[in-house]
Amino acid sequence: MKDRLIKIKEQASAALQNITSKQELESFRIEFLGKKGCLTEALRSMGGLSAEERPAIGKLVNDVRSFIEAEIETLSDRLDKEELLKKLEQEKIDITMPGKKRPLGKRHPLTTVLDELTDIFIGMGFTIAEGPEIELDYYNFEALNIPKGHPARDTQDTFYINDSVLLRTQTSPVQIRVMENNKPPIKIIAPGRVYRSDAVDATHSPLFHQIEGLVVDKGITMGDLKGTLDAFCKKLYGESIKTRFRPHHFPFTEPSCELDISCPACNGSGCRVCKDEGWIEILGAGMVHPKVLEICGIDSSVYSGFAFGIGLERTVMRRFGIDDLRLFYENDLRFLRQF
Ligand code: 2NL
Repeated sequence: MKDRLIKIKEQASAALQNITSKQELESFRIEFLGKKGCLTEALRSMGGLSAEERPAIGKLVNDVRSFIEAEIETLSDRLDKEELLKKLEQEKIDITMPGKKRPLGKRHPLTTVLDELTDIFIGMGFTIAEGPEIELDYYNFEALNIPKGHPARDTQDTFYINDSVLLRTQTSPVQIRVMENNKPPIKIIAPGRVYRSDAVDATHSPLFHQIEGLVVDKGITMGDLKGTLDAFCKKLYGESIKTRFRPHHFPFTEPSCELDISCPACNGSGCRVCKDEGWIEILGAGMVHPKVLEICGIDSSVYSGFAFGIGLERTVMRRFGIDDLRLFYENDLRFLRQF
C-alpha cells in the first residue's frame, strides 16, 4: 500500500512535467484526485488494513493528496500568467504608428446659401413649410392654374410616375397644401428639391433646388411684394444694391414680374458679369392669381397675396462665380473645399 502511494506521487510528478494547458491540468486533476481517481481508489482499499497500519498510511494518503493539490495550484497560477502574457503580446499596440486621419467635412455651397436665404426670411417673420417631392398632377399643375394642354406644361416637363403622379417641378404645391389647410394670415417659404425633364448641361439639371415664398392676408398689395423683396435683396447683396421690377407672365400670378438687382460687380455701369446690362435677374414673383386662391378655398374678395420663386443653384453660381452647375452634384472635394 505504501509503495503504491509513493508510485502515485512519482507518476503525478512525472505527469505534471508534460502539462502545458489548463485543460490538460483539469484532466490530470480528475485522473488523480477525482471520484474515480487513483488516490480515491487507494483510499477505498484502506478498509483491508490493520488498525496499526492505518494511521501511518492515512497520513501518507493525505500527504500525497496535499502534495498533488499544491502542485496543481502552483502550475495553475503559472499557466494563468503565461496565458496573460501571451494575450498581452498578441494585443500589443504600436503607439508609434500614425493615427487614422479623419478629414473634417465642409458644408456644401448650396447648403450655405440656402441657410443664408432662409435666415433672412425667418428674420422677416416667415416660417418654413415642407411637402412631398412626389406630387399629384393636381397640386403641381391643376391647382396652379396650369390645366392639361397649357403651354407651361411643356416648359416644365417632368418625370411621371403615372397619369396623375409626378416629381414636382416647383415647390408651389407645398404652398397650395398650406393654403388648403390653413386660414390666412399665411407667411411661409418652401425650400426644396424640384425636378424637370431636362438634359444635363452647364445650366440645366433634372434635379435642382428652389425657394418659393407666399404671403396671404387681408389687404396684401404689390407694394408689400416690392417692399419685402427689396428688403430681401438688400440684406443678401448689400444696402447699396438697387432693385428693378419688370413685367412678366406666370399662369399662377396676376400681375407677374421678374426682379433684377443692379449688378454688384460694376454697380450698374455694365461689365462681363451682367453682360453689359447693368442688371441681373434674381427671381420671379407676382400677386397670387384669384383663381388659385379660390381653388384653395380662400375668398379672393377678402384676401389677397403675393408669391415668389428663387432658383438656389443660380443664386449660388452668381455668388461664387461658378459657371457650371454640374459641379454642385459631382462631389469633387477639389471643388467643394473652395467655399
Ligand atoms: C419662377 C418664379 C414663382 C410663384 C413662383 C406661386 C405659388 C403659389 C401661387 C402663386 Cl401657391 N405663385 N409661386 C409665383 C411667381 C413666381 O417662381 O421663375 N417660376 C417659374
